[in-house]
Amino acid sequence: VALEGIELRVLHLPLVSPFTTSFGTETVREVIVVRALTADGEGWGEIVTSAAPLYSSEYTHGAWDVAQRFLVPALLDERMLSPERVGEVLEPVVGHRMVKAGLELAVLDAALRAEGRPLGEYLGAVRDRVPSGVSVGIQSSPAALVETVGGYLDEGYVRIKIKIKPGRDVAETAAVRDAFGTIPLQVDANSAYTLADIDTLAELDRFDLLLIEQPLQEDDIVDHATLARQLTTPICLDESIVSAKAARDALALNATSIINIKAGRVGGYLEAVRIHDLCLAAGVPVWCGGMLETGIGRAANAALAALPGFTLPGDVSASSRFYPRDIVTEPAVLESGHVRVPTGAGLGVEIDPLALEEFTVERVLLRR
Ligand code: OSB
Ligand code: MG
Repeated sequence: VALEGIELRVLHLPLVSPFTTSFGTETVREVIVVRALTADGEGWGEIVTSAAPLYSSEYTHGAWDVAQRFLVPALLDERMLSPERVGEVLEPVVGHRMVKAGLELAVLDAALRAEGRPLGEYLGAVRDRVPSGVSVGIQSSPAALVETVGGYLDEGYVRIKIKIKPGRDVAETAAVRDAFGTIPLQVDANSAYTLADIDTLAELDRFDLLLIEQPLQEDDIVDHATLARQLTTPICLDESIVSAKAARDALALNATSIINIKAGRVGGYLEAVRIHDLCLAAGVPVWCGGMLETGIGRAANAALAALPGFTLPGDVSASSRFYPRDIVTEPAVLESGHVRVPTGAGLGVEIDPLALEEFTVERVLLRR
């Protein structure tokens, strides 16, 4: 595409209810929306950083700074830019993968819209809808958790993931198992434990979970391998898998037997596909994680999750699980426990300009 400019906006999107993990509580989703302006039309992307650097070292106002100071100028320096070259152009800047992912998605969407080609087809989707799991935040008590999970099961979600942290783990998991029997169930610790907690983590083995997600720190690859040898529950890394290289290393060390793929965390949808491809070749199941995406990222995640190696239900839930009002005109909805892969050109969703304006709190336009 002939890139003419990039517009960045910080949005504050109200959540339907607070979302609590081992690292904190969010009541408003602060996110950056990217608009790529090209000679052949525009494209949209989303930078999935959180307001605070608690899930990873990235955070929204750091993203806002690095995008304007380094990454967007590097892209605008290119006369013609294919989506496949965005990663290369941004490679000299270390880290900031969520920012790179959001910029790449906007360029990719612009290029595909201009071609009239859907993102799913481009990425290699083999399904027209994907099974939908839901990530449930830490609640005030095990009873409250059972109540919340029951609501999602009634809506049709096909897999439940509950967030855990030290002291809010075994009783919570037991309560959900007791209440709902053999439902597909998994837990996510978001790095809240250490190897000293091995006895607690081993207690979770009796609940026959699909997996335990990221029990230890992002850089604890060897410790995850040690833990994996002592648990029967499969370990699935999230935070640790920041690239295809990191995925290869974690698999080689037997630190993980399943991988959660999030395009933001790994620097873009193209790197996400590379991780998918290597896992498919190695027989390692993957699933699509989420970062409370708006309708932009949610459409892209549905497309990604439709690739053949995504054999476990992902955190690709309906928009209404998080947002009373989305910024796209056709938000993702749950239909018999599934979310449809959009079929229109590019992301296959259109921005709702009024909603976008209403939630924008900061804006900047950078031109060539
Ligand atoms: O660890 O998967 C995670 C949300 C923000 C940061 C990290 C995580 C999550 C979720 C929500 O679990 C996934 C979703 O978008 O539904
Ligand atoms: Mg996770």
